[in-house]
Amino acid sequence: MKNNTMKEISAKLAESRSVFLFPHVHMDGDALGSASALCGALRKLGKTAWILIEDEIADNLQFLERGYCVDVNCFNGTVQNGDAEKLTEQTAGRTLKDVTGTERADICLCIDCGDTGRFEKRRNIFADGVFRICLDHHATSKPFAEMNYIDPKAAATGEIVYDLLRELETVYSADLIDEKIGEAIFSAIMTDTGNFQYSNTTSKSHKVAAELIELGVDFHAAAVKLYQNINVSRVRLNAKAIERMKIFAGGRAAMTSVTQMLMQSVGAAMNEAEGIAETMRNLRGVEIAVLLKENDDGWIRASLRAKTKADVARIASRFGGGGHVKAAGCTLKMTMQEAEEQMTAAVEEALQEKEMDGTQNS
Ligand SMILES: [Mn+2]
Repeated sequence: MKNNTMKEISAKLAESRSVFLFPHVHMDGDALGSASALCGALRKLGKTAWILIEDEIADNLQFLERGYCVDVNCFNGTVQNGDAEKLTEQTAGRTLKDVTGTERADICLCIDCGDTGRFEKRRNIFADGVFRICLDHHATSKPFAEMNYIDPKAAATGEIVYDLLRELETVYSADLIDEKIGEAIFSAIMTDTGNFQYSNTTSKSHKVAAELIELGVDFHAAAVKLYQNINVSRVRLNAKAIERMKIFAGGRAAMTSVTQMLMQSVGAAMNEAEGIAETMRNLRGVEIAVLLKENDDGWIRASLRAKTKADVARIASRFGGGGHVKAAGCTLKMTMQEAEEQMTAAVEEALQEKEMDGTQNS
């Protein structure tokens, strides 16, 4: 299966009346930024559009929510995360149709992921859509929907959404990208490129950013909201996690863990563990960094980061996960101790393979 064209996808969206967007769990700036931009544009075009979510939105991403998000937990009868009162107000005792105007969207659109396993609690709603589209940039994603646009060369799904909105502007002969939508796309690209420093950054990332600045996007205000806006609990969690970090593989790997107990001790939420893996990767000599997080379901979520040559998507896929070459993740259904042991072994092995490659090439 190959990709559809932007023309085909925009034509399909144009003929639809309702669209549900499905970003992955643990939304990052790209997942929510891309979904927010597309949702805003679709509403401008008079469509019923909602972002369905199943977990908490990180504090620094709240500004991208814009009243577009519906938490599906209450429809399942329980509030598992987030502001229970707010969610209850929105959805308790109501059906999906009560809140969104439809229970079966014309289009269900998977965004910034390529697998319904990334949104378990929403997969039935996704499957129930009349038609499905996938927009993604993860190299490990396979086309699985009726229409797909998966571009591993795109630094962020935000770049794909930008192209799609430009195409929709042509179809409708209308300006769609305003300051708010532009801010969401800029945030998506800024976060997924690590502020235009990661190796996935291309001239296109910069060109789209430049276009958005010319449209009047206040990138500095977005950067302040995204980065200079963190809770003290997050800094304390970071400090505790770094304190217990272990360095191994001769200084080429770093790993730490965040347990539920550790989070409670500083009053932090799990999404505040964001950035710890990157901090470890910043260490001189470290090639692979691994953060192990104990989820509230007891399973371990591993976030892997590589600096130059290592391929952490390969390590993650060995454990049933995926992602990018330099940023990947997987869920480990085992104890923290087992996860630490197995990850240590997998990382050491991956680094040894790289060494062997080097010897052969020299
Ligand atoms: Mn992304």
